[in-house]
Amino acid sequence: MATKVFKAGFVAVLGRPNVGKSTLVNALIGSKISIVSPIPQTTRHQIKGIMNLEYAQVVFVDTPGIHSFKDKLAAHLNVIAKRSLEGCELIIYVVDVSRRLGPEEDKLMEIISSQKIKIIMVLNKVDLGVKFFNDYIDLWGKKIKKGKNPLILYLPVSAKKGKNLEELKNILLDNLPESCAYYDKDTLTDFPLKFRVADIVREKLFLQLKKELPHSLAVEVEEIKSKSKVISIKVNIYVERKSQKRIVVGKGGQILKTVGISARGDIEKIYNKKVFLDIWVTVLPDWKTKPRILKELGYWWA
Ligand SMILES: Nc1nc2c(ncn2[C@@H]2O[C@H](COP(=O)(O)OP(=O)(O)OP(=O)(O)O)[C@@H](O)[C@H]2O)c(=O)[nH]1
Ligand SMILES: [Mg+2]
Repeated sequence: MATKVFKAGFVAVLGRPNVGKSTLVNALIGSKISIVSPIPQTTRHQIKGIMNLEYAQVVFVDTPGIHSFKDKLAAHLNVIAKRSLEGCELIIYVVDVSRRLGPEEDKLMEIISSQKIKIIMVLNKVDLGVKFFNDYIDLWGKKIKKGKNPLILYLPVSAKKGKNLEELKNILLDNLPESCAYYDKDTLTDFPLKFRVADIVREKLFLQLKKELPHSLAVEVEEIKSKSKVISIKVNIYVERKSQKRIVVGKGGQILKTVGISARGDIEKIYNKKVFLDIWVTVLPDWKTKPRILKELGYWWA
């Protein structure tokens, strides 16, 4: 009887902002590793989410969406996305078939088709209709098929509704090399807890606030104190202007209160313990243009 070989490898998940990259990674792993929101540029880090199966370990590298904004943070997010390809066996290129093609696609094509890495194009959000499906297939035929990638496939998916995710997993497993595991079997992510907690607070803020403000926000976890029955966490929210601070706090502190309650729920699930959140809002003008601050906030500037 043939023995089953163990397979393992890294899979980079790329695409423009808001196409559902983080939703897909969370759905494949079955656990919320990466935050998700309807606002583009939600993911600001390179986050590894690890899927542990009996005979395989798949390390998904979730990335910030490739985009064309201009400030230092934005430029850095593109660098992170590009770098995440290093050492990957596969690329999942995610597109949103409910939205028309964007200018970012050209940039993505440049990055993806110059690599000798197998690529799977995931046509996501098919639950919202397939209005632009054929435009992406055309792009596929014209650009990616002519690239250097040794294997190319595409698959319609709904990350949110779970459609075709098993098929996607099978494709990944078929195309990963024989290898031992890279991480401990019960590791779900390499994303440091401190940044994960900060991101949860940022997600709740994104979900509460109107479209523009989120890009001016940063969240830092200053301190985590673990006592026998409770974890006490000090969180700083940075905004660029005084007027933004008023919006973040909300009338009578309502927004901050809602954010705190909802973030606490998610954080308690990670720690399995009661959590106390002490949240402060501070005005820090131009934090996005200052490498030192970006570094402190975990937006690494290597
Ligand atoms: N209807 C539908 N919505 C989806 C699907 N996948 C993701 N979404 C929604 O799309 C929005 C963006 O999802 P994210 O996972 O944050 O997208 P992302 O590509 O990681 O975005 P960035 O991190 O900003 O680059 C969220 O509101 C998700 O709930 C899907 O299959 N169907
Ligand atoms: Mg994301």
